[in-house]
Amino acid sequence: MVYGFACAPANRPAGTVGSADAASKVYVAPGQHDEFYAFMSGGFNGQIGVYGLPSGRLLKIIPVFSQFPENGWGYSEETKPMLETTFGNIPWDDLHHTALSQTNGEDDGRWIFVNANNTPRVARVDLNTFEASEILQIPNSGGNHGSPFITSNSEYVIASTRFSVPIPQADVPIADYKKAFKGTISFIAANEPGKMDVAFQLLVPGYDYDLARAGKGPSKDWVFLTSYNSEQAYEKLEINASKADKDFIAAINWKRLETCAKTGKAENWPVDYVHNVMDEFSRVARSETKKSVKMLTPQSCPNSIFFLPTPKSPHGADVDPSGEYIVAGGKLATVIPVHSFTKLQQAIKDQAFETEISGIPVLKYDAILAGEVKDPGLGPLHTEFDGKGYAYTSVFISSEIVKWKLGTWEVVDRTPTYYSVGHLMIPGGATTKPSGKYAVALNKITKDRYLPTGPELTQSAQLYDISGEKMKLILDFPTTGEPHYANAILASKIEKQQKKYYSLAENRHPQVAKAERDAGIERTGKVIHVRMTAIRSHFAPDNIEGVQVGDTVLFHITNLEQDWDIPHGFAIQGAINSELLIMPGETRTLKWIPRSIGVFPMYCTDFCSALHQEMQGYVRVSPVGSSVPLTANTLKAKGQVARAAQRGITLPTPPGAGTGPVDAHAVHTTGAPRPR
Ligand code: K7E
Ligand code: CUA
Repeated sequence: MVYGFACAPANRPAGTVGSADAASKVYVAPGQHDEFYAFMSGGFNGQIGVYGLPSGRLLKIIPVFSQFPENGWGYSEETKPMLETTFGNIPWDDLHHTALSQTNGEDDGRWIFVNANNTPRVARVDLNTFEASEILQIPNSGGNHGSPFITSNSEYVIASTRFSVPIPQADVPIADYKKAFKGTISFIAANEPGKMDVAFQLLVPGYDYDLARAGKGPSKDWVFLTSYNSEQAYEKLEINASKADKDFIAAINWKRLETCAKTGKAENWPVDYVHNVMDEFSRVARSETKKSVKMLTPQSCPNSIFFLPTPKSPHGADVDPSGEYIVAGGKLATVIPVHSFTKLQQAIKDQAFETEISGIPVLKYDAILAGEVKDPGLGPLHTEFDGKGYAYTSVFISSEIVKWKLGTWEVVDRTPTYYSVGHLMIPGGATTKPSGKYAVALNKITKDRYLPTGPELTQSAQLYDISGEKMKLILDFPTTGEPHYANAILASKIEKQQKKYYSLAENRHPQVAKAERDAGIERTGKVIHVRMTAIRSHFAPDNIEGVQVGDTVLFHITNLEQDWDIPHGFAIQGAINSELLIMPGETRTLKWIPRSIGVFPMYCTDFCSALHQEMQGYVRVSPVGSSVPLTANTLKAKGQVARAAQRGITLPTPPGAGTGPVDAHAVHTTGAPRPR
């Protein structure tokens, strides 16, 4: 190892810069904003961390595939369906890669897509709400690591299977791997919010498929993805999948596949997969199970896929801003091979094929090679670009970033990372217009970089200034969860589109209470619906009686505020899920099943005003069969008294309710009937 991290003295870590120069480059003065938003995958935490660059300040955690008790994601009744799959409701996944939406090969700031590795899914996160709005399960996939990668006009998100598996799934001996196991590459239509779908899949040989990049410019109709384990080993892969000198980059013409799918060349394969969407107006997620997928094969859609021999167990495949060069990172390779898109086109024309595998022509290495970067360090993984003619490759084993020149392939600079960099990220580095100002190393090992925190240390990211000839390390900053890939975008591209609150007038939640007079309580058998409102600084109702042990109580809480930055929280003693954090104008539901008699407090969890601590109430729980009538101290709304009377309930009017200064914030109903 070139940079042995074990040798670094614990009290004086290697790579300390500490110069005033570096400090001034990352200093964002109090009250000032960062220049970039960085979206860092959280790895095994299943979330996205949003950081400001260059400061490295954490701005937000966006839960996607994992429940998040901090705001009730995956705990509230409205968000539970987002985690629905054919395997049931899954509270966790492993999130590795981010892909900002693009228009004409540039980041457009609409969405960021992320993958769930373990139970294959792709999510869309809206960049005006910083919330996941849609999650699509990927069928016929054994692990969604090579995902998501986006085409240059966001036509498709590409997701390939890491593990090959029997497709369709079947009970077969594992030793039948070569015969029975296959891979798939999925093309997800992504350009219409709420309508993500697997447009078609391509059935490919039983290898492991890995990272991808769509082409751009001249290569924009293509996507390039790495594969390894062309040995088709199914045990002890560490040894058995590292035997061949070369594996492959698959070059796929997605335009041609699209045409094949549209002209009836695909078969409909029955398979169940789940699509979850957060409705924009009700803010209630719904799940739908889809039943079939269009399957293409190299035979049914000829000339759609080619194999590019690439040394050795490649990991990353990256395309330079011009769309001409395809760079492979070989985990075990001693060079970085760069393929030429022009040569690839010519080689296909000339049929410069070495062989064919399952209907896939294998091109001759020499016919497609643009050049090799010599002495790239040990274990090159991922490459990004600065838009000024240089490429930057992360090198895991020798723990460095290597800068080299496109076209001459000479290494011009190298700098250590602390320690063992995985991905690196340049804002816009995967697009036609990289910013070329900073690079972030997303490291795998932390060791001595921060104050120690027991057996588990924080995660390590590092910011480099790449604006000059030499890369300069200017900041260490810790991240939450293990970062794999990340994207950053100029703040100016998304800052202004931020949603400040949800419109109460447009709230179509079936249990919304748009004003205190709409609050109420109803029992149907063992289920009690409480329509509650929250506004600085009280809940209405704030006293509930007549609940019985074992009832299912659904608190539907509408935050009546129409102001930025005024969420209210809600918690009740003994609830076995989480709190709710309710954004202004939205309705969120907490399910609570009381298990014992008593009077249980509930309160607002978000310090919202000087009288936040007064924002509290009680629920009285009586034994099963008790004669305590169901009551809530709500206002007597029109119709509500009559409805309550039908159920034998007399509604009290709390003294002073709905009057006083706080009511000035109340937004009154439009008179529209509440949806039932
Ligand atoms: Cu290289 Cu999952 Cu993108 Cu991590 S992966 S490093
Ligand atoms: Cu509402 Cu604190």
